[in-house]
Amino acid sequence: MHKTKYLPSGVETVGPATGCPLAMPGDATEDGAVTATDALYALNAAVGLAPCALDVCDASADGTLSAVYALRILQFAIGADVELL
Ligand SMILES: [Ca+2]
Repeated sequence: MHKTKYLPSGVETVGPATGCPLAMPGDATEDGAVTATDALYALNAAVGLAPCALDVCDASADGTLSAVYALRILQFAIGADVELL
């Protein structure tokens, strides 16, 4: 299920992920691809502006959300040698 979220900056994004067991790590928008939009969503989740399931936005699988994981998702999105767990 996707939900439109309006951020204080006026940036519109979509999400959150439902957190189903088949969720793709890093794919917060559940569109089947990991993109910069997913990183933005993970960053918003890290600072408490949006919910995001840990199995999607916790890029290191340590049970927490942080801006570092948003960066990892962005690095993955641009093709860097980064693994999302
Ligand atoms: Ca996505």
